[in-house]
Amino acid sequence: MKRALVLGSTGQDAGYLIELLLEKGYKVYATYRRGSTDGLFDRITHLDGKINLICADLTDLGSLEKAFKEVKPDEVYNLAAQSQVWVSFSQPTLTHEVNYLGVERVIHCVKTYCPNAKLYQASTSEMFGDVVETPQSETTPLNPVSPYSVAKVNAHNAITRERKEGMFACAGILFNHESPRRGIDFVTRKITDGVARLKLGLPQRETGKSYLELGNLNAKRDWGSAGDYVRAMWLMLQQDVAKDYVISTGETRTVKEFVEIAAEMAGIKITWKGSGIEEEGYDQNGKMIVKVNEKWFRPNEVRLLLGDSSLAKKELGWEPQTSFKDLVESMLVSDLGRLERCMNNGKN
Ligand code: F7E
Repeated sequence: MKRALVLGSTGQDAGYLIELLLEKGYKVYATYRRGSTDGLFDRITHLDGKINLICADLTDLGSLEKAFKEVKPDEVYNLAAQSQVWVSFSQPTLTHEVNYLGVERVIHCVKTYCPNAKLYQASTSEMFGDVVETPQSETTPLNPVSPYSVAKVNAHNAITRERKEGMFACAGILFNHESPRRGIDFVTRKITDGVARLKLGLPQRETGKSYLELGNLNAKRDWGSAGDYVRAMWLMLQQDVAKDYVISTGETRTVKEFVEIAAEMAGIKITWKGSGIEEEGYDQNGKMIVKVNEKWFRPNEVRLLLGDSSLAKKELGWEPQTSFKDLVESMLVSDLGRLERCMNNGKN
């Protein structure tokens, strides 16, 4: 039985990846970072008893070494990261420590305890930054603009370096990928949760306001489905030759379009007034339901992401299977259901 070690088990992707690995017959070990807040394991409670959880932190070499020594994995998936781009502007050192130096620690552990293991690193479309060409592919120059993407580029380069030295190490350059399990601070979940609240007449999370506050509505992202993307991670480690692949849908949309589509699905037609930081969205009854707030703008923004994943399609046989509309709908339906259940229990 093949042994897989998934680093970063409490994030969005790990749950989907672990489900796939279990389906494929792997013995799965997964690390988590200790936390004192409730809900740490919410995304993987359904996997209770099916996986082996190990407490380990990418910033703590000793804990990682212990995990690698114990598991001796055949495949390692590094999904552990400080994953919020906007947080990286205020915590650049922590982001570097986890997202870059953490990867050097993982590489050290692979070399020391399981030199024949295959290593997957979660790279990201954020590395394209201030994009120099569109669409972006494996050959597009990296031009990072945030502490998050600078750290991810360093890690990406470390993976390339190790591959040249003979390790089976590869990176998936994944474009934004979402799901009902997406963290609520990322824009897609913030929107589907916000629209569900508008639909149910509930105040917005955090602000308590009657309208949804957002930042840059004009940023364009290539949004895919997390469930589809973890399949690409696994496929990359089933190849004979390690290589990096872009994973994307090949469609790009603005944040504003995401809001419009989610709202339409909830029966709300938005009309926009003003522009830039003055922009506001109104429903069919003339009520303001969306407002731009400068607070959510970043010091530096990736304006346009659109991926070309033809190499993955050709060599891995990978194709995205979820349409954009199905993705938005699944997130909205999930948020509506969750909030309705909370209302019935007297909470929101
Ligand atoms: O922002 C804009 C924001 O925070 C998307 C991570 O998984 O994907 C993710 O990074 C866009 C940006 O994701 C709000 O300015 C507008 O242009 O959902 P996000 P991200 O930064 O693209 C990449 C591939 C990763 O690797 C990351 O780990 O939406 N935006 N208004 C907003 N964003 C947020 N969060 N909140 C707003 O109110």
